Amino acid sequence: DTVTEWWRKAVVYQIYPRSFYDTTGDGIGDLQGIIEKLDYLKELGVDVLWLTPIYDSPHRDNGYDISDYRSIHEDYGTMEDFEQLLAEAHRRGMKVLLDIVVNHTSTDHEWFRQARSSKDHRYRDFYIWKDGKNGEEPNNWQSKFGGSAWKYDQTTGQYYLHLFDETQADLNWENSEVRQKVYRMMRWWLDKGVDGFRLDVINLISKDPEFPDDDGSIPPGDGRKFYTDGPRVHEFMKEMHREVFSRYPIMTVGEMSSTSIPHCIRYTRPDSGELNMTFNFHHLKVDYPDGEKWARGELDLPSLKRTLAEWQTKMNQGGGWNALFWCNHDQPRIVSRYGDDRVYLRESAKMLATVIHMMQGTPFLYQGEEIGMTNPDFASIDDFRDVETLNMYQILRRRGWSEEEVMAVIHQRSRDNARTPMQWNASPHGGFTAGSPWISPAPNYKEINVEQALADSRSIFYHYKELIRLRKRYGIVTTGSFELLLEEHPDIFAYLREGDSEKLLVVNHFRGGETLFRLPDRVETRGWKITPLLSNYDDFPEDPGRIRLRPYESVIFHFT
Ligand code: TEU
Repeated sequence: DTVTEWWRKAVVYQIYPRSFYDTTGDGIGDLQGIIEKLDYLKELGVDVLWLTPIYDSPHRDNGYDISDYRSIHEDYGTMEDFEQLLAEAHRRGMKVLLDIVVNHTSTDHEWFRQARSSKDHRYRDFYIWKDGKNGEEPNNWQSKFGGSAWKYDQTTGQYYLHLFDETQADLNWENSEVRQKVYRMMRWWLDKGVDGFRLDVINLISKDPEFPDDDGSIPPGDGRKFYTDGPRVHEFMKEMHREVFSRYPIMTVGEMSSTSIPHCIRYTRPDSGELNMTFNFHHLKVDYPDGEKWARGELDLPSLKRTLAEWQTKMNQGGGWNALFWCNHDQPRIVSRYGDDRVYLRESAKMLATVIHMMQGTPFLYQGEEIGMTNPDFASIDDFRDVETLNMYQILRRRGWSEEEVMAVIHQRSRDNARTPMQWNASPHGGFTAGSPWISPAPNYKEINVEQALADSRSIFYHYKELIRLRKRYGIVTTGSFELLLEEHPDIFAYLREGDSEKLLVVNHFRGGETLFRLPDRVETRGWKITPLLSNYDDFPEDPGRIRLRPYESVIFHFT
């Protein structure tokens, strides 16, 4: 029925509250700031807001290290502010997702403080404690943020597991009391009227109870696959669905840091009773040399096309459902990464938006993506705040990398590329704060900002707004099949969506310069009425069968 399926046609806007809009002058974004900007988001046409964590936290990992799940951190405001935000969003017909982080808690969390105090405490096995082996860590697992995934704790002489920072201790999901406490906490938020969850690294919660060494059989790189999609992960997701999700008309999206298509079909098939959709990152690793994030690399378009096409066709055939995205708070700005943020910013940002928004799935926009915000080009390590970046700076320097080599990789890969303040106007700090911002804005906020975008009918903002409208207007975007065209073309990403009696042809040029697009003969044009729907230039090509594509030209045709 439509109520539970509302999320298949929805468009989600991700807000990173810390960098969205500051109303108190403390240089940190807050919930009242989001309330003040709801009409802007309504104008864009988004249906759902996803807030990254706003709970009590020491902010070692900007809130992904939670110390109290039923709270609002004072940086962002009070629980009353949150309830006002929820009511104001609902009044505008928008829904709100919270970001739930239950693979780990902060080591400041009460559970961990008690667990750490003694081996006999009832909370001890809320976490994963192991004796060392021959005076070394229990196994060779590496943290996603660099270094061993085990931290020695003097008090009780054992190591605890942390797949991320050492202040983020992994919860022991084998312990049913942990699971029940998590489910009760989730229901507490849903009973307040929250409309669903984004579940942080949820496919890491089941670990192999043997904790075997990583034998290197799976290539290293961003995913550290040996602890993803563990032995009981689907069992836990089904239990979570039974105990929580199944009781509310909500939306759930699981963040799958390194996973596989078969697992994502299992996570999201309607008859699985697990999640509505998943984020996966394969399309955001095609510029990682040998899958290694901390090395400079560049876009390989044929591999990007194959990756996205494979996910589209196999998830569609398998009955799974994708979250569609380029950007989030962990990924560099897409126009700087796969587009051209120097010469063809507007054309390439619009082209990238069209590529994702005409695919099957639920699109997610990240704050600032809709106005073409870029990486900030920070030069000094002192400009960076992210724990992953700062850890890797130390690790790479200790490995003997020069300052220039380390800064070149950080410049390209740092998560802070996405965390600079939202650029509202050309006033100091882009109008984000009247105080001094917790992180500097990108220097181009005078040219790239919301005020300028709203005043320019050809801005990137209105291109996103039109893509969102097209998704609602043409059901084929949600239900049509997907077929990649010109598979091996090094510069063109073209695909076909097919429905019962209509088609969408989407042609995207991923380069500057000019190139010739020839529609493959297998795509029939005779007998079809062909209407251009949207372009990133001011005019449309005459003939969809043969187009001399301009720099980053992107065009959608509707066949009926
Ligand atoms: O990210 C999961 C994750 O794997 C990220 O660390 C990301 O893939 C990596 O940084 C890219 O190199 C989630 C949150 O989105 C992230 O902000 C948190 O730091 C992380 O989990 C731990 O909670």
